[in-house]
Amino acid sequence: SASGSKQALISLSDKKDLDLLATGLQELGYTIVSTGGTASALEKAGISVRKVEELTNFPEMLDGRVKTLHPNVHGGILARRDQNHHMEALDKHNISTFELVVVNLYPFYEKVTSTNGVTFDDGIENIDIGGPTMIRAAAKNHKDVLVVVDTQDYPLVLQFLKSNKDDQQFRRKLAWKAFQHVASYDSAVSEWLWKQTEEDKFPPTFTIPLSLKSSLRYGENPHQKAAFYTDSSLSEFNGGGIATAIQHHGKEMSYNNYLDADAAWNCVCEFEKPTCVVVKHTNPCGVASRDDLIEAYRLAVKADPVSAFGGIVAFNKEVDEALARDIREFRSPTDGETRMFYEIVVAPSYSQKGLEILRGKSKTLRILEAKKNKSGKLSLRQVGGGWLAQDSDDLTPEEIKFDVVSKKVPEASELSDAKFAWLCVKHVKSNAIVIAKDNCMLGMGSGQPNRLESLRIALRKAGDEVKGAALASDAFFPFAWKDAVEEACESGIGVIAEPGGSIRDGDAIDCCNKYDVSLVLTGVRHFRH
Ligand code: 93A
Repeated sequence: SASGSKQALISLSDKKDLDLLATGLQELGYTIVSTGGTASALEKAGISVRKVEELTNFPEMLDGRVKTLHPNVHGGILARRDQNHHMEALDKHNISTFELVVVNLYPFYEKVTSTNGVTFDDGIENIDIGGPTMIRAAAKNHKDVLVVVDTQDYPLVLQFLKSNKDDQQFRRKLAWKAFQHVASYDSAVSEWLWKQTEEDKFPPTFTIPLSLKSSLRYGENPHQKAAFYTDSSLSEFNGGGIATAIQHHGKEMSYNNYLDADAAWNCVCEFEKPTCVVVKHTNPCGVASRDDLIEAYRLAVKADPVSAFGGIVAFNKEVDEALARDIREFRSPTDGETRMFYEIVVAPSYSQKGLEILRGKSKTLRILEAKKNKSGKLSLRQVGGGWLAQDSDDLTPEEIKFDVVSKKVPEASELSDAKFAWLCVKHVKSNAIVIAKDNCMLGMGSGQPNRLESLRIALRKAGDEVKGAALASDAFFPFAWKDAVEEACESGIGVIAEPGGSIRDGDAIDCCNKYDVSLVLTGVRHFRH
């Protein structure tokens, strides 16, 4: 190179550990070239530095918009060392090569998501142009140019340079990291600009890459590899949820744990009153609301103690000392002896004592503290080769009707049971039937391709308690409606809630009238495929 020594180009917004890097480079005989702010920081630290301006014979201009966008900079990064005519061109124009390019970008994402917010113009000024250009150039020419975008990589990079041994795999990794860095940066810019437009916000754009939160031990089954990702754009959009939950205790979360905890948490957040939801294999198998959360917990477990064993227990209010003690000690209602065992407890908060006691239940019990999902969240599901996106199934209570269409008008308590059953049925896999009484789920049938089967399963679970209870069906029974309604009425159900809207609605009404059962139509459907 012209200066006779190896050159490093350093241009940093985040100047963390800059002195560590620069001192190391200086010791290895590098000449450091830097942009204005970085150069000042180096001078202040007593490290000698050449300004980019000296290299380009051009002042930084347009308020810094053009600092490094110059052939004297980019020629030195991009020239192919193995091409004679490239090196001759550099010589002819008196351009020196760079062995190393260290850049981190204007903190765009941090700026536009800062609590104080930014003006539109401020946002625009925070879009880095020169930085990504240097990073991309160096990453393209990584065979000969090391590209560093992460302050955490400084020690490794210094070690690599010191060793004086080439390692193309190491260079390739840095280049991959560099392009990922720029890609997520551009995604953040695009996402922000989309939010500044008056475009419909549905369908949304997806630009921010997923970030790996953790590798999981395995997937749904032990022979499947699995990992968990978070999406910063989604979590911002969605607010809380299981992805952002804090784990206070227990074994690491598994793939199925995440699915089940999500299902339990979504269901329990549906209720205003103190409520406990027990989930097994993503379906609620016990749900109860009571003024006293301990009572709710016991009832939710009793609804189906066999399924609750090894299940996920969710609460919508704080777990305090007394409740924690109950969770720790509660014996299986099946034999009155075995202590109940759970995979996960999830709640919005824990008292200090409560947390302490729960920690003592078992080493493995996962204790999660979750924030409520914001409404208007988006749900994404993968199908072979693509993604399905939809608004989540959020409706305000006012949006759900409970129109009485039978001769029999439900009692206030029956109507309240119907509403409770309706909140539950939304979280049960279709075809879904829920039977409930007195703010407690008595039985449910889920996932059957034939609605009549779901009904029979729910009735069998509810047993004798079905008398006078409320039954909710996530959708109407298109053909077998009459048979199913007849079976429900014969079992002693007091009130049925279903969406209505079938051409056979008349048959259902007639049948309910014949048995003096109340029928209420909600006008909305809650399929859950
Ligand atoms: O405004 S820019 O897009 N134009 C440029 O030519 C340029 N060159 C480097 N921003 C540019 N940079 C960025 O400046 C770097 O990515 C880095 O984040 C920052 C460092 O500036 P300073 O050294 O003056 O603090």
